[in-house]
This record gives sequence, structure tokens and C-alpha cells, in this order.
Amino acid sequence: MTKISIAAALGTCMAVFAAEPEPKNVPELITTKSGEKVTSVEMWEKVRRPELMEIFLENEYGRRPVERPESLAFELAEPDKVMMDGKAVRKRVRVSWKGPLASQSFVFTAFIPVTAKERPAPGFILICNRPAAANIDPERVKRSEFWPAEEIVARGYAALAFWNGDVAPDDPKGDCSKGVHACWAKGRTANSWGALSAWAWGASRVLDWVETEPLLDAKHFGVVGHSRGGKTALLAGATDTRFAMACVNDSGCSGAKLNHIRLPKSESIARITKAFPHWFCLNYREFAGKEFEMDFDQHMLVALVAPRAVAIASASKDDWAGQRGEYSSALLASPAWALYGKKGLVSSSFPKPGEARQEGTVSYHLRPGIHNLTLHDWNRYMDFADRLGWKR
Ligand code: GTR
Repeated sequence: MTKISIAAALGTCMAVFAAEPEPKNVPELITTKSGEKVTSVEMWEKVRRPELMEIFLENEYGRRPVERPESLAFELAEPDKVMMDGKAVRKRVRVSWKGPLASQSFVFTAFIPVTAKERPAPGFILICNRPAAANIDPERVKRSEFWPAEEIVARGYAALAFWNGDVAPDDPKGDCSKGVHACWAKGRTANSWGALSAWAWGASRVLDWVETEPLLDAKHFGVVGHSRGGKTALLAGATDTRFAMACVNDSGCSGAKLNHIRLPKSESIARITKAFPHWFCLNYREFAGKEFEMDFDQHMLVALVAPRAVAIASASKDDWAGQRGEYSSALLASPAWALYGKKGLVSSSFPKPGEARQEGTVSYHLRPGIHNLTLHDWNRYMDFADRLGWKR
């Protein structure tokens, strides 16, 4: 073998064995601020969980002026209608509230399987961040895999959806001065809620209605979102313990993606806070360029969903979202489930495109393809709910 071919062979080997990016110096999940190891559910719920929640509200997503307003009311926006060839009842519900400065309302759609008459149906609430007419059409003239309501109903789940822009506008220049923000305050302070928090609040208000509807099983409801909606679904799952599952699709930076891992093709905090300043509280800008110095990270937000279920998904061609960062958070959050005697993510290696890891209470799947929410993703979320016995 000549010298040149040895060098070439070595080069090939190095390419094959090039180390995959690994998390580094990840802040400790299971140790309190005062340095004590969390050893019980009680310690987690009384000390560590509130500490972590405080960190996220103060530094990243902002604080809400209100949870469920006393004025919250529901009314049918249209008469109920049997649709989907007799397989579902459609309800259109208006949620309204009154804040000290303004009143507001929005309408969401629910398709409930007719079989729910025998046993209340579990279901999923989609936070739709794409154009409503094309993606969550209540008339089902336009259909989209983003919300495959027919397929969801066929599997025995109720399909609910609302448009995020109806709660608060997705406007980087708006500075949270419209929508639900404006019902409680004029302008914003360093730690007041951003748009992600407002949209997650909207999902909780839909769940408030689910609790009133006898055809639905509110104890088995997931919140689903993609991309900015995925960040929102994770926040909703962390902040509202009534959600039995958070389905966090291609959520990327400031969603499920860990920051303490070098993924140069993925979005940074500097980029996201510049392009979408309204998604977060203003304090979050302080962390731009400081990913590896932060003493908190997104696996901690995932852990706030414990002991309930969380399903994290990536797409194989979605480097911007940082697939290995999303997977790493699922793994690193798992000790929170162990405290409850449950398994988190059961996995010893990063999955191949098309594979899902659903043995524990934390699910991860890698869909082949680009950044999107598709029927493939929905089927994995429903497989996971099936496995957890939601239709028992
Ligand atoms: C991108 C943004 C991502 C992601 C996405 C989306 O432009 O950089 O964080 O949330 O938008 O919501 O579609």
C-alpha cells in the first residue's frame, strides 16, 4: 500500500468514526440550587420543580398576569353538526374573557367521535401556527396533514384545534401590544409574558372547556404543536399539569432542543431573540451567545412535564431545529420520571429515520423528511397514547 492510499484510507476511517455531537457541561437537573440531590417526589415537587419553573418564567417565557380568568365563558358559536360521514360530531365553541383593559374571544373547533357517547373520548388539542383556512378548516373542504382530523377521529380520538393568532398575534414588531396581552397590560416589562406563553394559555383555556364536556375524557388529553407551536406545546405541558401529554413537534431552539450541545447548523438564542423578540420575555435576550454558560437548559422544561407523558419529535432533514439536541433533552430529562418510579426515554442510541422510541413515558421519534407536522407524526403521537392505555 502506498503512502497516499494509507492517508486516503485513514481519512475515510476518520470520516466514518467522526464523533457525533455530545452534550457538554449540562446543568444538573436533579440537584437543587442549594446543592442538595433530589431523592424523592416530595422534594422534586416542593423544591426543585418550583425552582425550575421560576427560572423559565423569569428568564425565558415571561410571567402571566392571569391563569383562568374569572370572567371566562364558553358558548356554542354554531349549532352542532354531524360530519365525516356520520363518524364525528363537530362543535364550534367561542371562548371569551374580560380583562381590566379589554375583552376578547376566539373560536375553536372540536371533532368528537360519535363513539364518545359510549365512553368519553380522549383527544388532542392542536395549537395551529399555520394559516387556519388551509390547515384547520372546520368544513373539511380543505384538508391538510397538519391536522388530519378524519384520521384522528378514525383512531378513536377527538381532534380539537385553534389558531394561535386568535389569542395573540405572531408579530415580531407588535411587541405584545395586542391580543390577550393587551387585555391585562399596556406595553411590557422585562419579565412579562411573550407570545409563546399567551398561545400556551390559549391551549389551557380550550382544556378548561374540555373539562365541561361530558363526551370528552379531560384526563386523557394531549396538547400538540409544531415548530413555534411545538415550543408552545412544551410550555403548555410544563405549566398546566392537567395535560396528560405534550406532543412537541420539530420544536428546536427554545423548545425541546438542548443548548449545551454544539450544533452549528441549528438556530441560536441570538438569532431567535432577534428574529422573534415577541415570543419570549425581554430578559431572554441576555442569554444570546451564552448557551454554554447558562445554568439552565431546555431538558429542564421537558422534565417539568413529569410524571405525565411527553413526545418529542424531529425530522431527519431539519438541522435548523437540531435533532440531536431535541433527542438529548428527552434523555437528560428522564431522571425526573425515575423519581416517580417511571421510565423516561428508553433508548441507547439516536434512532434512524423512521424509528420511534416509545417504551417509557418519554417518546422520541425521528421522521424521515423536512420540517413539518405530518400524518406520520400524528400516528406516532396516537401510537404513544394507545400504548399508555388512553382508550382502555
Ligand atoms: C423559524 C424559527 C424556528 C421555528 C420556525 C417555525 O423561522 O427560526 O424557531 O419555530 O420558524 O415556527 O416555523
